[in-house]
Amino acid sequence: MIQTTLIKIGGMTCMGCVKSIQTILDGTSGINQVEISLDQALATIQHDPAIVDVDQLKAIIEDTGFEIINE
Ligand SMILES: [Cu+2]
Repeated sequence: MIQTTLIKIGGMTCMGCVKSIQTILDGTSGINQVEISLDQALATIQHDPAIVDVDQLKAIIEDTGFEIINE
């Protein structure tokens, strides 16, 4: 079942940052759709949590060099 997860991301300064996160997530299996807003510092990710769960999404973003903002 597909789930939509919102993740706040710190450290994105330009569309290049957005593109690098987008590219990595797009290439990850279990992720159906990714939208990233630079203005809102927010990623909206549609994924199958049985394949890639929220903690794994956060780890992938951190490994790309950005930080997760927990609210
Ligand atoms: Cu950038």
